[in-house]
Amino acid sequence: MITYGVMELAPGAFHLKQHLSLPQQRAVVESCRALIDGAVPGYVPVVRGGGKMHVRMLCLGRHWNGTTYRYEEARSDYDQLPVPPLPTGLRELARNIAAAAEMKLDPDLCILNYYGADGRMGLHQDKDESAESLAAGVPVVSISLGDTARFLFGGLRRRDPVQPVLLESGDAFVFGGPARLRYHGVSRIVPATAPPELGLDGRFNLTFRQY
Ligand SMILES: O=C(O)CCC(=O)C(=O)O
Repeated sequence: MITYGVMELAPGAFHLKQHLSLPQQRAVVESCRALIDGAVPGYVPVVRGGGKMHVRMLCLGRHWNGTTYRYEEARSDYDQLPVPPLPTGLRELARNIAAAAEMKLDPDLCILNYYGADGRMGLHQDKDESAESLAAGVPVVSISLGDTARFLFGGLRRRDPVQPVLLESGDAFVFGGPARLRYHGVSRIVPATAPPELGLDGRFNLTFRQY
C-alpha cells in the first residue's frame, strides 16, 4: 500500500510532502555540506555547447560528465579526481523512499546539486543511465532540502505542458515506470524559505539513480 501523504501526480510520479523530519533533514544537510566542500568538491559544470550550469554539482558513486553525457569513474571533464563513493546511509534513505512509493531502487549513484538564490535547471530528461535501467523504469528518487524550488514536471516530449510543483524542504519526489523519462527542471528558487533550523541559504537537491 502506498504510504499516507504520497500524492501521485501522474502514473509513476509521486510527491512525498514533508517526508523527512527536521532532524533527518538536518543530518542530510550536514552530509551534503561535508561532501560538497570535501576533498573532491562540488563544481559548476560546463555542458556540451559551452554553457555553464546554474548549480554547483557533486556526483557520488559515478560521475556524470556534462560534455559527453556519460557516467565515468573520474571527473575527466573537470579535474580528473575520482568520484567519491555514495554513502551507505544516503543509499538506504533513497531505497526506503522508493519503497514508500511502492517502487524498487537500489541506487549506485547520486547527483547532489546546490542551488543559490539564482539557481535553476533547464527542462531535461534523465536518460544517461543504462538502457536496462531505463527500460525497466527504475525510478529516480529526489530529495529537496532548504529553500523551496519551483519544479517543473512535464511529459515525454519537450513541448508537452509542464505542471509546476513547489518542492519544499523535506519533500521527496519519485518518478519511475511510465514517468521515468518525463521532462523536468527547476525554474526558480524561492529565497529565504528554508527552515531556519537548517541554517542553510539556498537549496540542496539529491537525485538517486540506479545505473
Ligand atoms: O533540483 C531538482 O529538483 C531537480 C534536479 C534534476 O532534475 C537533476 O539533477 O537531474
